[in-house]
Amino acid sequence: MKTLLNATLAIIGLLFTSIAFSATDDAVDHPGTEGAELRYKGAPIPMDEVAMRLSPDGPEITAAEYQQSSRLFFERCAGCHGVLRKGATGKSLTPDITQTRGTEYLKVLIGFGTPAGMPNWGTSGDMSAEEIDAMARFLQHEPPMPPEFGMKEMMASWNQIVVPADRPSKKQHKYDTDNFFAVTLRDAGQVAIIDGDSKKIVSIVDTGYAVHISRPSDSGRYVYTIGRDAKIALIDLFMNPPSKVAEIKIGMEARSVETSKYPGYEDKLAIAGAYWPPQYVLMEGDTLEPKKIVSTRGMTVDTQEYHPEPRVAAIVASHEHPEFIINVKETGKVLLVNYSNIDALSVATLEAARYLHDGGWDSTHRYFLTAANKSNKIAVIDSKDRNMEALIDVTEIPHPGRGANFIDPTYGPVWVTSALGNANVTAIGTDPEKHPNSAWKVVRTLKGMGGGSLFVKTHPKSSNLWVDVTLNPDKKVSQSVAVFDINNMDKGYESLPIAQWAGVADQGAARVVQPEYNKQGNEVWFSVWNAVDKTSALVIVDDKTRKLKKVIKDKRLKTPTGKFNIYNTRKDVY
Ligand code: DHE
Repeated sequence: MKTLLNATLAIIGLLFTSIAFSATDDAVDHPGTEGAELRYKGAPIPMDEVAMRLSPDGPEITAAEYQQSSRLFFERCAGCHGVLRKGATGKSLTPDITQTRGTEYLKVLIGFGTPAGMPNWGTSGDMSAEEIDAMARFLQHEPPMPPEFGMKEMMASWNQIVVPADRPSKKQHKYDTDNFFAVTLRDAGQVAIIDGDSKKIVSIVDTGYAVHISRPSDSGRYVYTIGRDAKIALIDLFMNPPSKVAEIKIGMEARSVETSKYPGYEDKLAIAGAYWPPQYVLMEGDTLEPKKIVSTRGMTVDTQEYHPEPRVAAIVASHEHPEFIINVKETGKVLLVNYSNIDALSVATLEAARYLHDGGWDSTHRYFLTAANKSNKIAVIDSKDRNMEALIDVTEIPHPGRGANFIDPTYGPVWVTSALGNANVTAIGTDPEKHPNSAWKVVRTLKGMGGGSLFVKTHPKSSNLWVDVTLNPDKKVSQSVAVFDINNMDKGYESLPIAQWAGVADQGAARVVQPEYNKQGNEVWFSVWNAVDKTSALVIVDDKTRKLKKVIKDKRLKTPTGKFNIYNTRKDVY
């Protein structure tokens, strides 16, 4: 039973670290979405017609079959196998390999899937026998080259809705913008701006497809939101109601956006990283005008082989230098991009490990700790000395979000990550000066509620550490949250039934995701993420008493996931 659970969690992990969250049963389904809807919505944006690249030794395929398979591959398979099929979480599928397997073998593989995480596209009913047959033949030909997306395409997509001169010079409402929450309404392609004091929805802004994250500008006036379709929306919080003032598309698929925070550059620049094409782009902070596009294609950190599509994962803004720190997923490298002269960019390349995903700062904002989830390591970047400080072994598939910082009663300042592959909540010492014996070591491993955790959170004013279990196969677990007392961690966790408190535990595939504090640090907000046609909610818990404070339910709150408190996010408080 335990082995089965571990195997299931490993599959969840594999699937989660890719784009194609897909399978048939509850255990491996994508949170908050159901079956076919997920396969469509969780996937990258379909591409236009591609040029055929036939391999002389490949089987027969018609032009229509090639186009159809190419579109299906980009939507459903590229997240794991790579757009160019060089392999990422999934196996490499280049013609030299696929031709030796042959059509019948590939058809079985696609139809039935594998225990290693390949979804069963046929038996799940998501691909027809004809589609599988065409896909098996398509895979034995050269992969089509998806289009590039350069300055011409970006400029064509750039839309200045309200130019800076026409924007208000001061706030047009009475709300404290620092206690606003930008809430991702994932499948609605929107962001809700919610006032943390009154708990009212102040504005709903249309953004990109399957919105991913939001980051405020250093001053807190602007919010940058990026969708999986690589569309960025710039929202001006001074306006009444807060509204979109500019937008741009920086590629075909993306996940990350950030803004400059170094003194003298506040609100000046924005950066976004793309999954396809593999590149990052620097933009003007208040207009999104694209200034510089840089490709991330290059050699992998370990085997030193060329990788044609190293995707850009998390990006953070350095507080020590005018720099952005960029995780390049497939090459396992961290780039320190100095933006003080963008016409002569200086980029330092640090060697971490594959595949870099998400991460956040230690409490001093000097060290960036980031997960390399295929290597089960946490890389520590010293943003002041601009070098790799440490590479720490952790257990299966670390997934910190931005992590959580607190003072451990025994080991001093620590940063914490949870994991997708097991119940471990891992604390790493982060103070090389006053606690050198604990620095960059795993000093404590807490047992959480189970595998499938995505995010952890605490606040400098709190003695609670919150750990979600969003992707756990057990509904009871994924609908609850674990909370540890930082001053008495041996006591274990308390479990709070968040979805039940919201009154949606028995509706659809509701799951609880991503704790986020308010500005004052006395409330924790959770998303109860349900399918688009079911009721979702935000649940607010009193941090001191751990009791329910408020449930926000509203027809407009469709598929809420990430929540970004303006003050905590712009100040990197977590
Ligand atoms: Fe995320 C952050 C990529 C699926 C919610 N996600 C990130 C970051 C990356 C990333 C690279 C870091 C951005 C940064 O800090 O600059 N996410 C991916 C994927 O590739 C993946 C696995 C598959 C996909 O198709 O996108 C994926 N992510 C999800 C979800 O399914 C989640 C749970 C729900 C959703 O809204 O889509 C989800 N990801 C989040 C959230 C953050 C995030 C809430 C920001 C956490 C934070 O506190 O900063």
